[in-house]
Amino acid sequence: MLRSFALIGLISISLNATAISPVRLSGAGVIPKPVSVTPANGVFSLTEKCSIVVSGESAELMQLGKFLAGKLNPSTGFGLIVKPSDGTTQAGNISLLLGSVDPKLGDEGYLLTVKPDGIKLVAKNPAGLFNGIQTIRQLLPAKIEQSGLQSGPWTIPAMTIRDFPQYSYRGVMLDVARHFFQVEDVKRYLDLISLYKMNVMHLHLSDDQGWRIEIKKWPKLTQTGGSTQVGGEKGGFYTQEQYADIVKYAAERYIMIIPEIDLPGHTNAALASYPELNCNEKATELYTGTKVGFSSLCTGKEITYQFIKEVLGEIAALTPGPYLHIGGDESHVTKLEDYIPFVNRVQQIVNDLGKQVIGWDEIALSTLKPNSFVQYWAKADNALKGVKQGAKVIMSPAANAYLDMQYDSTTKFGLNWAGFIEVPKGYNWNPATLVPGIGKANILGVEAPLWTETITNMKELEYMVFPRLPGYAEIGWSAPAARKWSEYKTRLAGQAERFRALQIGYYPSKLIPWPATVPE
Ligand code: TNX
Repeated sequence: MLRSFALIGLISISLNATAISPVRLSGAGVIPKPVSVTPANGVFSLTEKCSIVVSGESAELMQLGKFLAGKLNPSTGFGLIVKPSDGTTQAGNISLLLGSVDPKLGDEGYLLTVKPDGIKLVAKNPAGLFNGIQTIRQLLPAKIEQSGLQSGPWTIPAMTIRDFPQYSYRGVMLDVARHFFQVEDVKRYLDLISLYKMNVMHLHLSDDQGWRIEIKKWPKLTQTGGSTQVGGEKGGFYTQEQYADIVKYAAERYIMIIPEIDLPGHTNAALASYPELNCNEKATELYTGTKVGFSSLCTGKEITYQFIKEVLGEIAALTPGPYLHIGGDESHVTKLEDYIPFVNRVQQIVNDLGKQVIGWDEIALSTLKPNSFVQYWAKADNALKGVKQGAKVIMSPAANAYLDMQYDSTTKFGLNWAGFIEVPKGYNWNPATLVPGIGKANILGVEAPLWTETITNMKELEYMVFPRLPGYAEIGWSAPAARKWSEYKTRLAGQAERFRALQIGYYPSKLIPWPATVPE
């Protein structure tokens, strides 16, 4: 008797399971890979009777619920509503709850329980709920991401997921200086990175070829310095309202914006806008080529520091996050004896504004403030100098993590000065062992930069970013012992349908076992 019951149970599980691909069935398709997935019996079906229920009436939780509803409603057509919990549990609902969970889950972790009669997501913080929501999205069929009505069924196999990240900083950088990207483009990029639980977008807002953020006290920076871009076409810039709008849009996705004003090199756009920033008092010509390392603010002039204080002051006031990025890279025409005191003084300016410095690895040549961070991109020696001074490092090794590096010699745009980065090379590295002397305790997190000398629009951006980006997200989130290319490539292949649904024009690398046909 007992045995036949068990048999019936088994049959019904496998019957339910036939409609669901094996990868989704095990919950193992999720990127970044969760800490633990424990399968259970049965399947949850999302129907029009489902509500999204949040604990308490907090506006933030209601907004999180609405974010999830906004992802589920267009494709299901269910018009799911969000409501505060009345304390009772109703079958079929998705509950988003703030509550005490295993402290190991930390600030961004979550516990997700999927049962046939409902989904429960619990986290200590809203950021954890947001991360769990991304997992729910990925557990549903990929067509959930379509913007138009689709037919179901909308099922998730029963399981429990416990999950939390390795690093608190998981990000991308976008160079909007070499080529300008509109607010709508930046928002789309924010949407795409949030699906993979990334929580930082660093915006490279100024360079030789363009100044991209309005500064009220120095209006010519954008009027003149923002007027062009690489190739000589019209440039562009964000007004302060637009920048604030980006910051808000990012914050709604638990993403921090880190603004960068690159100093003292990479400043030709500023030097062309204001003659007084030049040692010879003469404005330079606007520059639309792609050379680096030829410009420098005049480090010996007081006006330079007034300029920096006012520029960074206006940006700091618009930026809720704790960091201002001061660049500091490739200042080849600034003498080292000028560069060091310059960086020291700028760190003080940033601290006086109540912010902390991030700079490219060269800033470790100066005397770092105890709360400054070094972003490793090229020289391990520099990064090690930072670590010796007690600074934490953001890992952006060009040879592994630069999204502007070509996949191979046939890639139509991008650069290759740091080598080609096929998808496995982008994935197969461990931030905590890459540079001897820099271990996990020295690392704040991982960032994948996209420089845009050769990237002119979203189509090109997406081709360079995908399918490498989910790998960087996983490097930042999942433990090294849980990461294997041989297994990851199957999960990545499983994302193809999602990329299609989101209309991401990805590079179809031959090294990934893409499904033979990806449903439209
Ligand atoms: C080096 S990475 C640069 C950028 C270029 C990039 C191109 C860094 C801190 N500086 O100015 O755009 O290479 O890959």
